[in-house]
Formats: sequence, structure tokens, C-alpha cells
Amino acid sequence: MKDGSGEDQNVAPSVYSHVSRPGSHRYKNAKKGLPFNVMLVGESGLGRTTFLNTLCERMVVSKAEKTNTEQAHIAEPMQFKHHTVEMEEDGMKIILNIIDTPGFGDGIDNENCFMQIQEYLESQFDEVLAEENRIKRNTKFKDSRVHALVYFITPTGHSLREIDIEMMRRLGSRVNIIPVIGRSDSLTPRELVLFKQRIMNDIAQYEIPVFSFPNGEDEEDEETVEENAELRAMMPFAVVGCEEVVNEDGRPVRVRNYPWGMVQVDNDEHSDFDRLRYVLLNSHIGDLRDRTQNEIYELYRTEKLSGATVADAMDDMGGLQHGAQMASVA
Ligand SMILES: Nc1nc2c(ncn2[C@@H]2O[C@H](COP(=O)(O)OP(=O)(O)OP(=O)(O)O)[C@@H](O)[C@H]2O)c(=O)[nH]1
Ligand SMILES: [Mg+2]
Repeated sequence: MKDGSGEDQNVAPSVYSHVSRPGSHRYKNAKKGLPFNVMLVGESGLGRTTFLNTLCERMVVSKAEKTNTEQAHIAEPMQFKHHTVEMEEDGMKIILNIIDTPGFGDGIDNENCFMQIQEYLESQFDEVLAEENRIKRNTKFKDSRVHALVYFITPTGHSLREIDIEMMRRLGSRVNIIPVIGRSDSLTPRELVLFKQRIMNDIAQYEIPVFSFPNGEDEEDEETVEENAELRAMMPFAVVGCEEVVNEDGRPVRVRNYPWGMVQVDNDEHSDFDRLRYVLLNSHIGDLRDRTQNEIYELYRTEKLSGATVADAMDDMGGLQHGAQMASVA
């Protein structure tokens, strides 16, 4: 993004995102930085790259890198593009590894994309499994298991499409899937409410194992239980991304400017972006990492070592725990 001087600028931090909130001091001892691996999946043009820059509050991917408009009509095979950003959130250092997947869903047959993502996720588990079995551990081993997959749903206003259902059903046992509605400012508030309801109905009906915020049994405090109930009711998160910053009463505000008004990315009346950012990088970063290790990886490991199917392995383990419960209909 350019300002008036023509210099590259950072995407200004949101004032809302940096408010210190209860429960946000859980991982302060990670001096080296807490690694957190997030994959972004969604069809072309849904705002994945803009989301990445908005999430990181800087231009991780520049406009020039982002769009090659002359070649945009040519469907290219899906790729895995890695970006690593060091961030500090409320005193906690995070090494955020983002894996973007341009090309997903661009072809007529998407079987290959599903397979490629599944293979990618499983190969990270295989690396950990191999490392666990080594007699002498590699102290520099980098754990690249994906802790969260943010899945962008097209804002059609109808319901989930086949590609969404297939994608989330197949990969929900391999990664914490967080469904979001991309470019959600294209729907009116009423349309958005109805769209969210239809999506959650589909998720329940098709038994799609998306990440669901723990509903209380193991939770220590009432505040967390309430917070999780609120987050469950908010799903899927309505996301708006932007790289433009305006000055409002002396503070930087990230906005999408339209002739008829402006959408403020961090305003919770306009989008769920700020809440989702807080969930990912603050309040639920521990839950997402723990569930990846203790439930998803354990399931894969059992399955791999015993040659069992997912269903058998889940039975042996008493099913996936909290995170895999079907998200309840809002
Ligand atoms: N209305 C609206 N437009 C958005 C939003 N986020 C991004 N855009 C616009 O949508 C277009 C595509 O955004 P990108 O971030 O490049 O989308 P992408 O998913 O990375 O696209 P590919 O990498 O080409 O698959 C750009 O013109 C963005 O400015 C949003 O939240 N709302
Ligand atoms: Mg992109």
C-alpha cells in the first residue's frame, strides 16, 4: 500500500486488536516465540491474501506479488505458498507460518486439490512420527503441523456448495477447520444472519467436523464457557479484509471505502474479523495447538501404526474430543 509520499506503508494496527483482554496471558513463557501454523484455503479472489495482510497488520504480500491480472484467467495447479511473520500479541511472541493455497477450486475437478491438501497435512504428521522414533532427537526439528485451516466460503447468500462440504468433510479429521465467509461485506446484515444459519444447518446435517469451541465440561472458569458459547453462535466468522488505513479522530482505522459508506474491518458491527484475529492469535491459540497434538495427531498416529481406518481409530480413542463435536446450529 502506498501513502501520499509514495513510500510503502505498514497496514496500521487496529486499536481494537491490541486491547488487553482477560485470558490473554496464557503463553507468556514462550521466549523463542510460539510457532503457529495456519493454512488459508478458498477459491480464487475470496480475499485470502488480503486477509493475510490484514491479520499480520503489514504488507506480507505486496500488491504487485499478489495479482498478475494478465494471467489471472489461466487456471494454474494449486500451490502451497509459505509466509513467515514474527509478531507480538499482548506480550507474547508468535512465529506465524502461513500457508496460502492459490489455485484451490479453480479447476472443474477438484479431487486433486483435496488430495494435495490431505497429503500436505499428513506429511507434516509423518515427519513428527519419524522424529519421535529417532534414537537421537534433532534439537532443531521444526514442527510444521498445521494448527488451523481457515476455510473461505463464497458469500453467495445461499448455503454451502458441494466443494465446501466435500473439502471440510474430508479434512476435518486432519486439521482444525475454521470456516469463514470471505468478502462478507457483500451481504447485508440480514442476509448475513440467514446465510450463517444455513451454513450451520448444513454443517450439522452433513456432520462436518469443523472446529467447535469447547462447550464447557472440561473448562475451568465460567468466563471461558460464556466466551466459547458466544463464539459458537458467531460461526462461521464473517470476514472483511483491507489494506487501506484512514485517520479518524487521530487514530488509524482500517476501512473499505465505498461511494455509499465505509466498512471498518475492526468494527464488530461490520465484521467478525477482529474477533477471529483474537481467537487465532490470542485466546484460542493454545486450544488449537493442543487439539492438533492431543487429538488430531494422536488419531493419525494410531491409524498409521495400526493400519486402521479413521473410524476404527476414533472408536479406539473414544472419538475425537471437544473440538470435533459438530458445531451446534446457531
Ligand atoms: N468487498 C471485499 N473485497 C475484498 C475483500 N478482501 C479482498 N477483497 C478484494 O478482492 C480482490 C481479491 O483479493 P485477494 O486478497 O487478492 O484474493 P485472493 O483470495 O488472495 O485471490 P487469489 O490469490 O487470486 O486466489 C481484491 O480486489 C481485494 O481488494 C473483502 O473483505 N471485501
Ligand atoms: Mg492471493
